[in-house]
Amino acid sequence: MTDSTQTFYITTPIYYVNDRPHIGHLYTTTVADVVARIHRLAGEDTFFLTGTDEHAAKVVDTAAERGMSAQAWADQNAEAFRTTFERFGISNDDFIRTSEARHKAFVTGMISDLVETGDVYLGEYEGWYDAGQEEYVPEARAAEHDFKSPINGKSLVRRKEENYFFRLSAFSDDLLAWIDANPEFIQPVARRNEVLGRIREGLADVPISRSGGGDWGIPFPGRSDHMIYVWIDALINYTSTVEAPERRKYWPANLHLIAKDILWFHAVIWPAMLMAIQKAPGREWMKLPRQIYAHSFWIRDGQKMSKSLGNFVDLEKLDEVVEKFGLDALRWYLLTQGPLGTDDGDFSDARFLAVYNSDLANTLGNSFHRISNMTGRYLGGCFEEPSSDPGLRARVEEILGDDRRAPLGLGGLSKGLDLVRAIDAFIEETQPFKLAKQEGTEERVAEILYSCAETYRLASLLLWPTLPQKMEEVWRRMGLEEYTVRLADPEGPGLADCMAWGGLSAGASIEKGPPLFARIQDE
Ligand code: ME8
Repeated sequence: MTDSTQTFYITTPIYYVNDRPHIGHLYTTTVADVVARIHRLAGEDTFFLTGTDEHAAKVVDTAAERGMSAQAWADQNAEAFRTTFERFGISNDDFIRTSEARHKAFVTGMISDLVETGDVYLGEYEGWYDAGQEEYVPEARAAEHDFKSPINGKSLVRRKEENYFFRLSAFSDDLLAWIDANPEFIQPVARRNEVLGRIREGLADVPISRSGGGDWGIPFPGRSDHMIYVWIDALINYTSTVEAPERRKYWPANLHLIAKDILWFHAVIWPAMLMAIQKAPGREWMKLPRQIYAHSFWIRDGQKMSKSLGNFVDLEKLDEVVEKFGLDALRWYLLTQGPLGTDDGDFSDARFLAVYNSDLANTLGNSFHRISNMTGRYLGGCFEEPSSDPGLRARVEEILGDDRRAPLGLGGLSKGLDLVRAIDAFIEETQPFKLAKQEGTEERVAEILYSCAETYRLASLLLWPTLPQKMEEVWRRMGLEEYTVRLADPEGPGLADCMAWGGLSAGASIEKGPPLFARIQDE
Protein backbone atom coordinates (compact mmCIF):
# COMPACT_ATOMS: atom_id res chain seq x y z
CA MET A 1 0.00 0.00 0.00
CA THR A 2 1.44 3.37 -0.94
CA ASP A 3 1.34 6.42 1.30
CA SER A 4 -1.07 8.07 -1.07
CA THR A 5 -3.72 5.33 -0.73
CA GLN A 6 -6.92 6.91 0.42
CA THR A 7 -7.80 6.08 4.01
CA PHE A 8 -11.23 5.48 5.45
CA TYR A 9 -11.90 5.39 9.18
CA ILE A 10 -15.32 4.37 10.51
CA THR A 11 -16.39 4.03 14.13
CA THR A 12 -19.40 2.73 16.05
CA PRO A 13 -20.36 3.98 19.51
CA ILE A 14 -18.48 2.18 22.22
CA TYR A 15 -21.17 0.28 24.06
CA TYR A 16 -21.91 0.39 27.76
CA VAL A 17 -20.33 -2.66 29.20
CA ASN A 18 -23.14 -3.07 31.71
CA ASP A 19 -25.62 -4.20 29.07
CA ARG A 20 -25.83 -7.44 27.19
CA PRO A 21 -25.47 -7.04 23.42
CA HIS A 22 -28.83 -6.70 21.65
CA ILE A 23 -30.10 -5.91 18.17
CA GLY A 24 -29.38 -2.18 18.55
CA HIS A 25 -25.68 -2.74 19.16
CA LEU A 26 -25.47 -5.39 16.48
CA TYR A 27 -27.28 -3.16 14.02
CA THR A 28 -24.96 -0.17 14.21
CA THR A 29 -21.96 -2.47 14.17
CA THR A 30 -23.27 -4.46 11.19
CA VAL A 31 -24.02 -1.34 9.16
CA ALA A 32 -20.50 -0.12 9.96
CA ASP A 33 -19.18 -3.52 8.92
CA VAL A 34 -20.90 -3.30 5.54
CA VAL A 35 -19.60 0.23 5.00
CA ALA A 36 -16.07 -0.87 5.99
CA ARG A 37 -16.23 -3.79 3.54
CA ILE A 38 -17.41 -1.48 0.77
CA HIS A 39 -14.42 0.79 1.32
CA ARG A 40 -12.00 -2.11 1.49
CA LEU A 41 -13.43 -3.37 -1.80
CA ALA A 42 -12.79 0.05 -3.29
CA GLY A 43 -9.13 -0.41 -2.39
CA GLU A 44 -9.11 2.14 0.42
CA ASP A 45 -6.91 1.71 3.46
CA THR A 46 -9.79 1.13 5.87
CA PHE A 47 -9.85 1.15 9.66
CA PHE A 48 -13.00 0.03 11.47
CA LEU A 49 -13.30 0.53 15.21
CA THR A 50 -15.79 -0.63 17.80
CA GLY A 51 -15.43 -1.31 21.53
CA THR A 52 -16.79 -0.83 25.02
CA ASP A 53 -17.42 2.14 27.32
CA GLU A 54 -16.60 0.92 30.81
CA HIS A 55 -16.37 3.71 33.36
CA ALA A 56 -20.05 4.30 34.09
CA ALA A 57 -20.98 4.40 37.79
CA LYS A 58 -23.53 1.64 37.18
CA VAL A 59 -20.69 -0.75 36.47
CA VAL A 60 -19.47 -0.42 40.04
CA ASP A 61 -22.97 -0.98 41.48
CA THR A 62 -23.75 -3.99 39.33
CA ALA A 63 -20.36 -5.53 39.98
CA ALA A 64 -20.88 -5.06 43.74
CA GLU A 65 -24.29 -6.75 43.57
CA ARG A 66 -22.52 -9.72 42.05
CA GLY A 67 -19.67 -9.67 44.51
CA MET A 68 -17.21 -8.83 41.76
CA SER A 69 -14.73 -6.04 41.21
CA ALA A 70 -15.73 -3.47 38.61
CA GLN A 71 -12.78 -4.53 36.49
CA ALA A 72 -13.70 -8.21 36.58
CA TRP A 73 -17.30 -7.42 35.67
CA ALA A 74 -16.17 -5.13 32.85
CA ASP A 75 -13.74 -7.78 31.59
CA GLN A 76 -16.48 -10.35 31.45
CA ASN A 77 -18.95 -8.12 29.61
CA ALA A 78 -16.45 -6.56 27.24
CA GLU A 79 -15.56 -10.09 26.27
CA ALA A 80 -19.23 -10.80 25.58
CA PHE A 81 -19.38 -7.87 23.16
CA ARG A 82 -16.10 -8.81 21.51
CA THR A 83 -17.01 -12.45 20.96
CA THR A 84 -20.55 -11.60 19.89
CA PHE A 85 -19.26 -9.32 17.16
CA GLU A 86 -16.79 -11.99 16.11
CA ARG A 87 -19.54 -14.60 15.97
CA PHE A 88 -21.68 -12.29 13.85
CA GLY A 89 -18.92 -11.86 11.29
CA ILE A 90 -17.95 -8.29 12.13
CA SER A 91 -14.62 -7.32 10.56
CA ASN A 92 -13.48 -4.61 12.99
CA ASP A 93 -9.76 -3.82 12.94
CA ASP A 94 -9.52 -3.04 16.63
CA PHE A 95 -11.69 -3.25 19.73
CA ILE A 96 -11.09 -0.44 22.19
CA ARG A 97 -11.92 -0.78 25.88
CA THR A 98 -11.84 2.44 27.87
CA SER A 99 -10.30 0.66 30.85
CA GLU A 100 -7.18 -0.11 28.81
CA ALA A 101 -3.95 1.70 29.65
CA ARG A 102 -3.50 2.99 26.08
CA HIS A 103 -6.82 4.82 26.31
CA LYS A 104 -6.42 6.13 29.85
CA ALA A 105 -3.00 7.61 29.18
CA PHE A 106 -4.27 9.43 26.12
CA VAL A 107 -7.31 10.83 27.94
CA THR A 108 -5.20 12.10 30.82
CA GLY A 109 -2.86 13.86 28.43
CA MET A 110 -5.67 15.42 26.47
CA ILE A 111 -7.48 16.75 29.55
CA SER A 112 -4.21 18.19 30.92
CA ASP A 113 -3.76 20.00 27.63
CA LEU A 114 -7.30 21.37 27.79
CA VAL A 115 -6.53 22.77 31.24
CA GLU A 116 -3.46 24.41 29.68
CA THR A 117 -5.42 25.97 26.85
CA GLY A 118 -7.92 27.31 29.39
CA ASP A 119 -10.84 25.36 27.93
CA VAL A 120 -11.21 23.32 31.11
CA TYR A 121 -11.59 25.16 34.44
CA LEU A 122 -12.73 24.46 38.02
CA GLY A 123 -16.24 25.63 38.95
CA GLU A 124 -19.41 24.67 40.72
CA TYR A 125 -22.42 23.11 39.14
CA GLU A 126 -26.00 22.72 40.15
CA GLY A 127 -28.56 21.17 37.86
CA TRP A 128 -30.96 18.43 36.88
CA TYR A 129 -29.25 15.07 36.70
CA ASP A 130 -30.49 12.11 34.70
CA ALA A 131 -29.10 9.15 36.63
CA GLY A 132 -30.01 6.63 33.91
CA GLN A 133 -28.10 8.53 31.24
CA GLU A 134 -25.43 9.83 33.62
CA GLU A 135 -25.87 13.32 32.28
CA TYR A 136 -27.20 16.70 33.30
CA VAL A 137 -30.25 17.91 31.42
CA PRO A 138 -30.29 21.66 30.67
CA GLU A 139 -32.86 23.64 32.70
CA ALA A 140 -35.14 24.46 29.76
CA ARG A 141 -35.15 20.92 28.46
CA ALA A 142 -35.76 19.52 31.96
CA ALA A 143 -38.76 21.84 32.39
CA GLU A 144 -40.08 20.92 28.98
CA HIS A 145 -40.06 17.26 30.05
CA ASP A 146 -41.69 17.99 33.41
CA PHE A 147 -38.38 17.29 35.20
CA LYS A 148 -38.42 13.71 33.99
CA SER A 149 -35.73 12.06 31.90
CA PRO A 150 -36.38 12.81 28.22
CA ILE A 151 -34.94 9.36 27.55
CA ASN A 152 -36.46 7.01 30.13
CA GLY A 153 -39.14 9.14 31.84
CA LYS A 154 -37.74 8.71 35.37
CA SER A 155 -37.59 11.76 37.68
CA LEU A 156 -34.53 13.95 37.35
CA VAL A 157 -32.62 14.71 40.55
CA ARG A 158 -31.31 18.12 41.64
CA ARG A 159 -27.56 17.87 42.19
CA LYS A 160 -24.82 20.29 43.18
CA GLU A 161 -21.11 19.63 42.95
CA GLU A 162 -17.68 21.08 42.44
CA ASN A 163 -16.59 20.19 38.97
CA TYR A 164 -14.18 20.85 36.25
CA PHE A 165 -15.97 22.38 33.30
CA PHE A 166 -15.42 22.37 29.60
CA ARG A 167 -15.96 25.82 28.11
CA LEU A 168 -18.55 24.70 25.56
CA SER A 169 -20.21 28.14 25.56
CA ALA A 170 -17.16 29.60 23.82
CA PHE A 171 -17.70 27.43 20.74
CA SER A 172 -21.28 28.29 19.68
CA ASP A 173 -20.26 30.50 16.78
CA ASP A 174 -17.49 28.21 15.59
CA LEU A 175 -19.80 25.21 15.71
CA LEU A 176 -22.56 26.98 13.82
CA ALA A 177 -20.06 28.14 11.21
CA TRP A 178 -18.60 24.66 10.87
CA ILE A 179 -21.96 22.95 10.49
CA ASP A 180 -23.01 25.59 8.02
CA ALA A 181 -19.86 25.23 5.93
CA ASN A 182 -19.99 21.42 6.00
CA PRO A 183 -23.49 20.28 5.06
CA GLU A 184 -22.44 16.63 5.24
CA PHE A 185 -21.09 16.96 8.79
CA ILE A 186 -24.31 15.92 10.52
CA GLN A 187 -26.65 13.56 8.70
CA PRO A 188 -29.51 12.91 8.05
CA VAL A 189 -30.59 16.51 7.41
CA ALA A 190 -33.38 16.37 10.00
CA ARG A 191 -30.78 15.60 12.69
CA ARG A 192 -28.60 18.42 11.46
CA ASN A 193 -31.47 20.85 11.81
CA GLU A 194 -32.23 19.59 15.31
CA VAL A 195 -28.65 20.20 16.36
CA LEU A 196 -28.55 23.66 14.79
CA GLY A 197 -31.77 24.56 16.59
CA ARG A 198 -30.43 23.48 19.95
CA ILE A 199 -27.11 25.27 19.52
CA ARG A 200 -28.98 28.48 18.67
CA GLU A 201 -30.88 28.17 21.96
CA GLY A 202 -27.49 28.71 23.61
CA LEU A 203 -24.72 26.52 24.94
CA ALA A 204 -23.78 26.27 28.61
CA ASP A 205 -20.41 24.99 29.81
CA VAL A 206 -20.45 21.29 30.68
CA PRO A 207 -19.13 19.60 33.79
CA ILE A 208 -16.53 17.01 32.87
CA SER A 209 -15.49 15.64 36.23
CA ARG A 210 -17.16 14.10 39.25
CA SER A 211 -16.00 13.75 42.83
CA GLY A 212 -17.01 11.35 45.56
CA GLY A 213 -17.85 8.55 43.14
CA GLY A 214 -15.08 6.15 44.10
CA ASP A 215 -12.07 5.30 42.00
CA TRP A 216 -13.57 3.56 38.97
CA GLY A 217 -12.65 5.69 35.99
CA ILE A 218 -9.85 7.93 34.84
CA PRO A 219 -8.63 10.34 37.54
CA PHE A 220 -8.64 14.02 36.65
CA PRO A 221 -5.00 14.98 36.11
CA GLY A 222 -3.53 16.35 39.35
CA ARG A 223 -6.82 15.90 41.24
CA SER A 224 -7.22 12.24 42.07
CA ASP A 225 -10.36 13.02 44.12
CA HIS A 226 -12.07 13.84 40.80
CA MET A 227 -12.83 11.35 38.07
CA ILE A 228 -13.23 12.37 34.46
CA TYR A 229 -16.87 12.18 33.54
CA VAL A 230 -17.58 8.95 31.66
CA TRP A 231 -18.94 10.59 28.53
CA ILE A 232 -15.87 12.75 28.04
CA ASP A 233 -13.60 9.75 28.58
CA ALA A 234 -15.70 7.73 26.11
CA LEU A 235 -15.70 10.22 23.23
CA ILE A 236 -11.93 10.39 23.29
CA ASN A 237 -11.72 6.70 22.29
CA TYR A 238 -12.01 7.65 18.64
CA THR A 239 -8.65 9.39 18.82
CA SER A 240 -6.87 7.38 21.54
CA THR A 241 -7.10 4.31 19.29
CA VAL A 242 -5.39 5.97 16.34
CA GLU A 243 -2.83 8.04 18.23
CA ALA A 244 0.08 5.72 17.39
CA PRO A 245 2.22 7.11 14.54
CA GLU A 246 1.35 4.28 12.16
CA ARG A 247 -2.36 4.93 12.70
CA ARG A 248 -2.42 8.73 12.69
CA LYS A 249 -3.13 8.67 8.97
CA TYR A 250 -6.67 7.48 9.73
CA TRP A 251 -7.65 10.64 11.60
CA PRO A 252 -9.90 12.56 11.04
CA ALA A 253 -12.47 9.78 11.04
CA ASN A 254 -14.62 9.71 7.94
CA LEU A 255 -17.70 8.52 9.77
CA HIS A 256 -18.92 8.26 13.34
CA LEU A 257 -21.96 6.02 12.97
CA ILE A 258 -24.32 6.33 15.96
CA ALA A 259 -28.04 6.41 16.78
CA LYS A 260 -30.06 9.52 17.52
CA ASP A 261 -29.85 8.98 21.31
CA ILE A 262 -26.25 10.14 21.47
CA LEU A 263 -26.25 12.79 18.78
CA TRP A 264 -25.64 15.78 21.07
CA PHE A 265 -22.43 14.38 22.46
CA HIS A 266 -21.11 13.54 19.02
CA ALA A 267 -22.31 16.53 17.05
CA VAL A 268 -21.70 19.27 19.61
CA ILE A 269 -19.55 18.35 22.59
CA TRP A 270 -17.02 16.20 20.73
CA PRO A 271 -16.40 18.66 17.87
CA ALA A 272 -16.06 21.52 20.36
CA MET A 273 -13.52 19.49 22.37
CA LEU A 274 -11.57 18.93 19.17
CA MET A 275 -11.71 22.62 18.26
CA ALA A 276 -10.30 23.37 21.70
CA ILE A 277 -7.56 20.77 21.73
CA GLN A 278 -6.18 21.77 18.33
CA LYS A 279 -4.79 24.89 19.99
CA ALA A 280 -2.47 22.78 22.17
CA PRO A 281 1.08 22.16 20.90
CA GLY A 282 1.39 18.78 19.17
CA ARG A 283 -2.38 18.39 18.91
CA GLU A 284 -2.87 20.05 15.55
CA TRP A 285 -3.69 16.67 14.04
CA MET A 286 -6.88 16.36 16.11
CA LYS A 287 -9.20 17.79 13.48
CA LEU A 288 -12.96 17.38 13.32
CA PRO A 289 -14.41 14.11 11.99
CA ARG A 290 -15.90 14.35 8.52
CA GLN A 291 -19.33 13.03 9.27
CA ILE A 292 -21.62 12.04 12.10
CA TYR A 293 -24.49 9.91 10.92
CA ALA A 294 -27.27 9.24 13.42
CA HIS A 295 -29.73 6.52 12.53
CA SER A 296 -33.03 5.85 14.30
CA PHE A 297 -34.19 2.99 16.51
CA TRP A 298 -35.27 -0.58 16.14
CA ILE A 299 -38.63 -1.23 17.67
CA ARG A 300 -40.31 -4.60 18.05
CA ASP A 301 -43.70 -5.46 16.56
CA GLY A 302 -44.54 -1.76 16.52
CA GLN A 303 -43.53 -1.15 20.16
CA LYS A 304 -40.49 0.49 21.71
CA MET A 305 -38.05 -2.09 23.08
CA SER A 306 -37.52 -1.62 26.78
CA LYS A 307 -36.39 -3.44 29.88
CA SER A 308 -39.84 -3.05 31.45
CA LEU A 309 -41.60 -4.59 28.45
CA GLY A 310 -38.89 -7.26 28.27
CA ASN A 311 -39.21 -7.24 24.49
CA PHE A 312 -35.62 -6.68 23.43
CA VAL A 313 -34.47 -8.56 20.39
CA ASP A 314 -31.72 -10.07 22.49
CA LEU A 315 -28.82 -12.36 21.70
CA GLU A 316 -30.87 -15.51 22.15
CA LYS A 317 -33.37 -14.28 19.61
CA LEU A 318 -30.64 -13.21 17.19
CA ASP A 319 -28.92 -16.58 17.51
CA GLU A 320 -32.22 -18.30 16.80
CA VAL A 321 -32.65 -16.24 13.64
CA VAL A 322 -29.13 -17.08 12.48
CA GLU A 323 -29.68 -20.75 13.24
CA LYS A 324 -32.82 -20.83 11.11
CA PHE A 325 -31.99 -18.42 8.27
CA GLY A 326 -28.23 -17.97 8.35
CA LEU A 327 -26.06 -14.98 9.24
CA ASP A 328 -26.32 -13.33 5.84
CA ALA A 329 -30.11 -13.36 6.04
CA LEU A 330 -29.93 -11.47 9.34
CA ARG A 331 -27.51 -8.96 7.81
CA TRP A 332 -29.85 -8.52 4.85
CA TYR A 333 -32.82 -7.81 7.10
CA LEU A 334 -30.83 -5.36 9.22
CA LEU A 335 -29.57 -3.51 6.17
CA THR A 336 -32.74 -3.41 4.11
CA GLN A 337 -35.37 -2.99 6.83
CA GLY A 338 -33.32 -1.10 9.40
CA PRO A 339 -33.79 2.43 10.77
CA LEU A 340 -31.03 4.01 8.73
CA GLY A 341 -32.94 7.22 8.08
CA THR A 342 -35.20 9.12 10.44
CA ASP A 343 -37.92 6.47 10.73
CA ASP A 344 -37.72 3.68 13.26
CA GLY A 345 -37.39 0.11 11.93
CA ASP A 346 -39.65 -2.68 13.07
CA PHE A 347 -38.37 -6.16 13.84
CA SER A 348 -41.14 -8.67 13.39
CA ASP A 349 -40.90 -12.39 12.68
CA ALA A 350 -43.56 -12.23 9.97
CA ARG A 351 -41.78 -9.42 8.18
CA PHE A 352 -38.44 -11.21 8.48
CA LEU A 353 -39.87 -14.31 6.85
CA ALA A 354 -41.54 -12.32 4.07
CA VAL A 355 -38.36 -10.39 3.22
CA TYR A 356 -36.27 -13.55 3.40
CA ASN A 357 -38.51 -15.43 1.01
CA SER A 358 -39.00 -12.63 -1.45
CA ASP A 359 -35.50 -11.12 -1.68
CA LEU A 360 -33.27 -14.02 -0.78
CA ALA A 361 -34.97 -17.36 -1.49
CA ASN A 362 -37.12 -16.33 -4.49
CA THR A 363 -34.80 -13.78 -6.06
CA LEU A 364 -31.10 -14.12 -5.23
CA GLY A 365 -31.18 -17.85 -4.48
CA ASN A 366 -33.63 -18.84 -7.18
CA SER A 367 -31.85 -16.93 -9.90
CA PHE A 368 -28.52 -18.57 -9.16
CA HIS A 369 -30.25 -21.92 -9.08
CA ARG A 370 -31.84 -21.39 -12.49
CA ILE A 371 -28.59 -20.24 -14.10
CA SER A 372 -26.50 -23.05 -12.67
CA ASN A 373 -29.18 -25.64 -13.32
CA MET A 374 -29.63 -24.72 -16.98
CA THR A 375 -25.91 -24.33 -17.54
CA GLY A 376 -25.45 -27.86 -16.18
CA ARG A 377 -28.23 -29.29 -18.28
CA TYR A 378 -27.70 -27.59 -21.61
CA LEU A 379 -24.01 -26.71 -21.60
CA GLY A 380 -22.48 -29.41 -19.45
CA GLY A 381 -21.82 -26.85 -16.71
CA CYS A 382 -19.29 -24.82 -18.66
CA PHE A 383 -19.11 -21.82 -21.01
CA GLU A 384 -16.90 -22.67 -23.94
CA GLU A 385 -16.88 -19.23 -25.54
CA PRO A 386 -18.07 -16.02 -23.88
CA SER A 387 -20.77 -14.43 -25.99
CA SER A 388 -23.03 -11.71 -24.68
CA ASP A 389 -26.60 -10.71 -25.34
CA PRO A 390 -26.49 -6.99 -26.17
CA GLY A 391 -29.91 -6.35 -24.63
CA LEU A 392 -29.06 -7.71 -21.18
CA ARG A 393 -25.65 -6.12 -21.31
CA ALA A 394 -27.17 -2.72 -22.03
CA ARG A 395 -29.58 -3.19 -19.14
CA VAL A 396 -26.64 -4.00 -16.84
CA GLU A 397 -24.77 -0.89 -17.95
CA GLU A 398 -27.88 1.14 -17.30
CA ILE A 399 -28.19 -0.19 -13.74
CA LEU A 400 -24.50 0.21 -12.96
CA GLY A 401 -23.99 3.60 -14.59
CA ASP A 402 -20.74 4.79 -16.15
CA ASP A 403 -18.84 5.34 -12.96
CA ARG A 404 -17.64 1.96 -11.75
CA ARG A 405 -17.36 3.34 -8.25
CA ALA A 406 -20.94 4.54 -8.29
CA PRO A 407 -22.48 1.20 -7.32
CA LEU A 408 -20.51 1.38 -4.11
CA GLY A 409 -22.09 2.81 -1.04
CA LEU A 410 -25.07 1.26 0.63
CA GLY A 411 -26.98 1.70 -2.63
CA GLY A 412 -24.84 -1.10 -4.07
CA LEU A 413 -27.03 -3.64 -2.36
CA SER A 414 -30.18 -2.55 -4.17
CA LYS A 415 -28.28 -2.32 -7.45
CA GLY A 416 -27.16 -5.90 -6.87
CA LEU A 417 -30.76 -6.91 -6.37
CA ASP A 418 -31.78 -4.97 -9.49
CA LEU A 419 -29.18 -6.84 -11.55
CA VAL A 420 -30.60 -10.15 -10.38
CA ARG A 421 -34.12 -8.99 -11.18
CA ALA A 422 -32.89 -8.07 -14.66
CA ILE A 423 -31.62 -11.63 -15.07
CA ASP A 424 -35.00 -13.02 -14.11
CA ALA A 425 -36.82 -10.74 -16.53
CA PHE A 426 -34.37 -11.71 -19.27
CA ILE A 427 -34.91 -15.42 -18.65
CA GLU A 428 -38.68 -14.93 -18.78
CA GLU A 429 -38.33 -13.05 -22.02
CA THR A 430 -35.90 -15.37 -23.82
CA GLN A 431 -37.11 -18.71 -22.39
CA PRO A 432 -33.83 -20.64 -22.76
CA PHE A 433 -35.51 -23.74 -21.30
CA LYS A 434 -37.85 -23.81 -24.33
CA LEU A 435 -35.19 -22.86 -26.85
CA ALA A 436 -32.95 -25.67 -25.67
CA LYS A 437 -35.52 -28.21 -26.88
CA GLN A 438 -35.27 -26.92 -30.45
CA GLU A 439 -32.66 -27.74 -33.06
CA GLY A 440 -29.78 -25.38 -33.87
CA THR A 441 -30.17 -23.13 -30.84
CA GLU A 442 -27.01 -24.15 -28.95
CA GLU A 443 -25.20 -20.90 -29.59
CA ARG A 444 -28.12 -18.72 -28.57
CA VAL A 445 -28.74 -20.74 -25.40
CA ALA A 446 -25.05 -20.47 -24.52
CA GLU A 447 -25.16 -16.74 -25.12
CA ILE A 448 -28.23 -16.29 -22.91
CA LEU A 449 -26.79 -18.32 -20.07
CA TYR A 450 -23.36 -16.73 -20.25
CA SER A 451 -24.97 -13.30 -20.09
CA CYS A 452 -27.00 -14.33 -17.06
CA ALA A 453 -24.00 -15.82 -15.27
CA GLU A 454 -21.92 -12.75 -16.02
CA THR A 455 -24.63 -10.46 -14.69
CA TYR A 456 -24.87 -12.59 -11.56
CA ARG A 457 -21.11 -12.32 -11.13
CA LEU A 458 -21.35 -8.53 -11.21
CA ALA A 459 -24.26 -8.61 -8.76
CA SER A 460 -22.25 -10.81 -6.40
CA LEU A 461 -19.61 -8.11 -6.08
CA LEU A 462 -22.18 -5.52 -5.09
CA LEU A 463 -23.90 -7.89 -2.71
CA TRP A 464 -20.75 -9.18 -1.03
CA PRO A 465 -20.42 -6.45 1.63
CA THR A 466 -23.89 -7.36 2.91
CA LEU A 467 -23.87 -11.09 2.13
CA PRO A 468 -20.20 -12.09 2.43
CA GLN A 469 -20.72 -15.76 3.24
CA LYS A 470 -23.20 -16.49 0.47
CA MET A 471 -21.40 -14.47 -2.17
CA GLU A 472 -18.13 -16.20 -1.35
CA GLU A 473 -20.04 -19.46 -1.87
CA VAL A 474 -21.17 -18.14 -5.26
CA TRP A 475 -17.56 -17.29 -6.13
CA ARG A 476 -16.50 -20.78 -5.15
CA ARG A 477 -19.15 -22.33 -7.38
CA MET A 478 -18.14 -20.08 -10.27
CA GLY A 479 -14.46 -20.86 -9.85
CA LEU A 480 -13.74 -17.36 -8.60
CA GLU A 481 -12.36 -18.23 -5.16
CA GLU A 482 -9.44 -15.98 -5.95
CA TYR A 483 -11.78 -12.98 -5.45
CA THR A 484 -11.63 -13.47 -1.72
CA VAL A 485 -7.90 -12.91 -1.79
CA ARG A 486 -7.72 -10.58 -4.76
CA LEU A 487 -10.30 -8.10 -3.50
CA ALA A 488 -8.81 -8.05 -0.02
CA ASP A 489 -5.36 -7.22 -1.37
CA PRO A 490 -4.69 -3.52 -0.90
CA GLU A 491 -1.99 -3.70 -3.58
CA GLY A 492 -4.35 -5.39 -6.04
CA PRO A 493 -6.53 -3.84 -8.70
CA GLY A 494 -9.54 -3.93 -6.40
CA LEU A 495 -13.10 -3.76 -7.50
CA ALA A 496 -12.92 -1.56 -10.60
CA ASP A 497 -11.14 -4.27 -12.55
CA CYS A 498 -13.60 -7.00 -11.56
CA MET A 499 -16.56 -4.78 -12.38
CA ALA A 500 -15.86 -4.83 -16.11
CA TRP A 501 -18.17 -6.97 -18.25
CA GLY A 502 -16.63 -10.27 -19.34
CA GLY A 503 -14.95 -11.43 -16.15
CA LEU A 504 -16.09 -15.01 -16.81
CA SER A 505 -13.67 -16.29 -19.39
CA ALA A 506 -13.77 -19.15 -21.89
CA GLY A 507 -13.98 -22.45 -20.07
CA ALA A 508 -15.54 -20.93 -16.96
CA SER A 509 -17.78 -23.41 -15.20
CA ILE A 510 -20.60 -23.11 -12.74
CA GLU A 511 -21.57 -25.63 -10.14
CA LYS A 512 -25.16 -26.14 -9.01
CA GLY A 513 -25.08 -27.27 -5.39
CA PRO A 514 -27.82 -26.84 -2.76
CA PRO A 515 -30.00 -23.69 -2.72
CA LEU A 516 -28.16 -20.60 -1.51
CA PHE A 517 -31.24 -19.60 0.47
CA ALA A 518 -33.73 -22.40 1.01
CA ARG A 519 -37.35 -21.31 0.95
CA ILE A 520 -38.83 -21.41 4.43
CA GLN A 521 -42.51 -22.08 5.02
CA ASP A 522 -44.48 -20.13 7.57
CA GLU A 523 -45.10 -22.31 10.61
O1 ME8 B 1 -24.74 5.30 24.58
N1 ME8 B 1 -32.01 0.71 17.81
O2 ME8 B 1 -23.79 3.20 24.77
P1 ME8 B 1 -25.04 2.23 24.57
C1 ME8 B 1 -30.88 1.00 17.13
N2 ME8 B 1 -21.63 4.20 25.80
N3 ME8 B 1 -29.69 1.17 17.71
C2 ME8 B 1 -29.62 1.06 19.04
C3 ME8 B 1 -30.75 0.76 19.82
C4 ME8 B 1 -32.00 0.57 19.15
N4 ME8 B 1 -33.13 0.27 19.77
N5 ME8 B 1 -30.36 0.71 21.12
C5 ME8 B 1 -29.03 0.96 21.13
C6 ME8 B 1 -23.80 4.56 24.82
N6 ME8 B 1 -28.57 1.16 19.88
C7 ME8 B 1 -22.44 5.14 25.11
C8 ME8 B 1 -21.82 5.56 23.80
S1 ME8 B 1 -19.82 6.56 22.34
C9 ME8 B 1 -18.48 7.51 22.63
C10 ME8 B 1 -20.46 6.21 23.91
C11 ME8 B 1 -27.17 1.41 19.48
O3 ME8 B 1 -24.55 0.89 24.95
C12 ME8 B 1 -27.02 2.76 18.81
O4 ME8 B 1 -25.83 2.75 18.07
O5 ME8 B 1 -26.24 2.77 25.23
C13 ME8 B 1 -26.87 3.67 20.01
O6 ME8 B 1 -26.32 4.94 19.68
C14 ME8 B 1 -25.94 2.84 20.87
O7 ME8 B 1 -26.38 1.48 20.65
C15 ME8 B 1 -25.99 3.19 22.34
O8 ME8 B 1 -25.24 2.22 23.00
